[in-house]
Amino acid sequence: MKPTRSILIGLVSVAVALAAGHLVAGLVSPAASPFLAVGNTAIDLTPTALKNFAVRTFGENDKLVLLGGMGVVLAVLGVVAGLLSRRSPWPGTVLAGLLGLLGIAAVLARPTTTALSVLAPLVSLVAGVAAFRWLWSLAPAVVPGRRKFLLSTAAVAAVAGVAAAGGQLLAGRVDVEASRRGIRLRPRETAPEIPFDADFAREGTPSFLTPNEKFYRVDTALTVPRLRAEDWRMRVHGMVDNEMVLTYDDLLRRPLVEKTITLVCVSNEVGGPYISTSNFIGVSLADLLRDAGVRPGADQLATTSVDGWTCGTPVASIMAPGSNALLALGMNGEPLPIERGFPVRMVVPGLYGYVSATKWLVDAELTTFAAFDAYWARRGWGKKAPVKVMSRIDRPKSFERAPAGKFVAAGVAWAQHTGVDGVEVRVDGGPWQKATLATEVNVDTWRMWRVELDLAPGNHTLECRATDRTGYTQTNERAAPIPDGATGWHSMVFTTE
Ligand SMILES: Nc1nc2c(c(=O)[nH]1)N[C@H]1C(S)=C(S)[C@@H](COP(=O)(O)O)O[C@H]1N2
Ligand SMILES: [Mo]
Repeated sequence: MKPTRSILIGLVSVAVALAAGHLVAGLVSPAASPFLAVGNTAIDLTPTALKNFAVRTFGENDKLVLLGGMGVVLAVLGVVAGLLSRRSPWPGTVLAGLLGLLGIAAVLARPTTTALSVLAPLVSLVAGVAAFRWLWSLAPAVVPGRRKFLLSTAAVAAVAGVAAAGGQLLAGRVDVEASRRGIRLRPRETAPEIPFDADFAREGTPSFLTPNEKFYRVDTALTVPRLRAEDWRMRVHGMVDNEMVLTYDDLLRRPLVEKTITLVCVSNEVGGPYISTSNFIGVSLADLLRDAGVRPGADQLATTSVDGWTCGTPVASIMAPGSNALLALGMNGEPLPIERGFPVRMVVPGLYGYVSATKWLVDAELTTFAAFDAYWARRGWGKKAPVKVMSRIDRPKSFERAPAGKFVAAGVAWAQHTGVDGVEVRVDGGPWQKATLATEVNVDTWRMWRVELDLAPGNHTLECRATDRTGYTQTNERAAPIPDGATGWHSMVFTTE
């Protein structure tokens, strides 16, 4: 058989397998799509160092890069299967079967798999092998059969396209947007208005509140879980006196409060971008746990998202007076955006997101740190991770060129739950000088700083460090983000001329 034909057969068969699996998954459970399950399993198995590299290099496009990379690998396998099968259909059949088994294994490895969801990768396997065998049997050894072969191949490819699109449509049939649009959140207690001088946005800092679409995003979800508020249930169980199953309406009946809170990701390098601030609307998590009756000895709240991600939060951080820990339903006046954990997520000021901020939250179990390790704890990250005192330079930008003379540097600092007492900067290793702090909003949020410098022409290095209200000054000892947050002073190299 001509190589072009065998390659075509390999590629179309791969497409058929993926599309058939995606279609059945759309019917039974979107997460059972073999392509997505392989991607999700790859994320879970990715060594922490590589995951950090991906987040650093591709930022929030890391998932698109992964899906694209998988597409390329599958296409190459399709080509190889085709080329190996020019004389006999068996090499391609075996390869298609192996890929199918990989899909089944990946779906079985998902924490949310049900008996029904295995149907999707099974159908995928059968469809892939069947398409390969059938197209191979049509491939002509002689010229006259060519037309029929090409028409059949085109027809099969078209059916695969329709099936994939159908699977996509079916997966989206749960109308989460409508559920979200139907919700009005009316907090009994609104957050104090942000003073106009709480940021130095005109001098290079972020705006004090982060618009929802600009809020940083970090999660392991390859496709965003779609859960309607009407269908939402959360079980509170484990070491409690009163086990509860809560609905969204149950939460709406509790007093809604609005709090301005900064959220920080532990994956930030010194100076990193994964920090944002929002007016979160929600109910008090401490009150809820008090209603459940936390039994003595329960020191960890283990929470699970609908897609099986887990998180472990110190109960003491939630129950401490003034903890402001929330089951959040909204952000900046709207119901949570879907990628932010709609309908319900957790927010606990003072703890990095991976130990506190479960999105698409559906289960809360009171347990102990001795008894349970959550998702990232199992992968070498700290079990407890309070946010470290940190400061960041936003202006000058790296390698910025500016006129010599008066120069305004600006940035942010945070010492969550304690408050920032001061920020200092120094130029070229000279004396530390005090920066001016913006008006404080509360101790759970970031705080902006600015400082006026007088600079001679030349290359400069600017460094900054923050001191919190206990008098602790940020250490210059360098630590990597893993296991429980980076330390070190942020510095910026720039030029005046
Ligand atoms: N379900 C789920 N929740 C999650 C995560 C996740 O991977 N899955 N990641 C956590 C991490 S590491 C962080 S830093 C915050 C980020 O929240 P954001 O994406 O809304 O900024 O969500 C947390 N909640
Ligand atoms: Mo994070």
